[in-house]
Amino acid sequence: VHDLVDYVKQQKKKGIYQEYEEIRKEPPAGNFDNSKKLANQMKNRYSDVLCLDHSRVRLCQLNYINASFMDGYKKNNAYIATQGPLPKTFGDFWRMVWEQMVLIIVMTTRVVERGRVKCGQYWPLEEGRTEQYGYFLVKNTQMQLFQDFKLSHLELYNTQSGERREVYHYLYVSWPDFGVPKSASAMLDFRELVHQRREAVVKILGSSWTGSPGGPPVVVHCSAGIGRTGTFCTLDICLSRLEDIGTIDVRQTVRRMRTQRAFSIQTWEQYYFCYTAVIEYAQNLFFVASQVKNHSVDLVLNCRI
Ligand code: PTR
Ligand code: PTR
Repeated sequence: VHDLVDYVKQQKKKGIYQEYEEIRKEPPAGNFDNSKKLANQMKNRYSDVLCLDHSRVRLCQLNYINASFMDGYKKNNAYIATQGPLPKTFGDFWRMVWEQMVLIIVMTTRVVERGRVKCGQYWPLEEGRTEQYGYFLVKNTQMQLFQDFKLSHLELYNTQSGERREVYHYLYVSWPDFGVPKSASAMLDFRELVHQRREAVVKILGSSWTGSPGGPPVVVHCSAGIGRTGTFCTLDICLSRLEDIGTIDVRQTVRRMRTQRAFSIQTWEQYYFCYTAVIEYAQNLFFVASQVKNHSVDLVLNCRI
């Protein structure tokens, strides 16, 4: 029986592998002309990770930043996917946060991994510290440490207008340098907290928010802004849909995401992780339900796996 179970698992894995390979072969959905401009090249962390013109985030002045709007589940522009800021783009990054009314930042890389710099130190690391980036003063007013992540409460002060805002900075520290988290549960808990914070923000803003339903975009970044960022957003979208209508579609979610942030999800392990994490979540979510109503679990697992 165990051999059979392993065999079935293997077959499913193969199918998911092929599915990902097909997605990877699809050509990018547009041009990268702005990213390629001479004056902008130094603003890209990686010369081979550029952003599509049609979905890029425009800054009000000197308008280029390597960042892309991405839709979420029933929410346009739910995320801004971006690279880990470079020292010369720290000011641009905070300008984007300000202009787009971003109140939540999700970071899924560490600043240095295996001795290589993956992202600049664009926010004050210690509690009580203030740093200046361009015309913004950013103060770390409070930091909370959890097992797999750190939450910093940042106060953003716009020295030009004299206004202040509070921004939540979620730093996930346990994503291994290569590959994917071993168990999905820590990542699922992390996602849940971000998700709840987003809902709280929408409530607080109330009718003062006139943009897309679902509130201001959440900034999500890693080093290049495609691998781990794409994985986090895919999970977030799939889980929101699962909670809403009880089904998932990883393939379409990733295909659609790639039309807005090219090359999202970098490895097939990350793609596979989306499936296993969603299933782990579904099992928890429907544990109680399955005692009462047996078919809930079938409904959820009736996806491509
Ligand atoms: N081609 C890249 C490489 O040099 O290995 C792909 C890659 C790069 C994959 C970095 C993973 C990487 O690590 P991380 O996701 O931790 O930035
Ligand atoms: N040129 C880089 C490389 O291949 O190493 C681009 C790259 C770096 C791509 C990191 C993906 C990376 O991972 P992530 O998007 O998760 O930071």
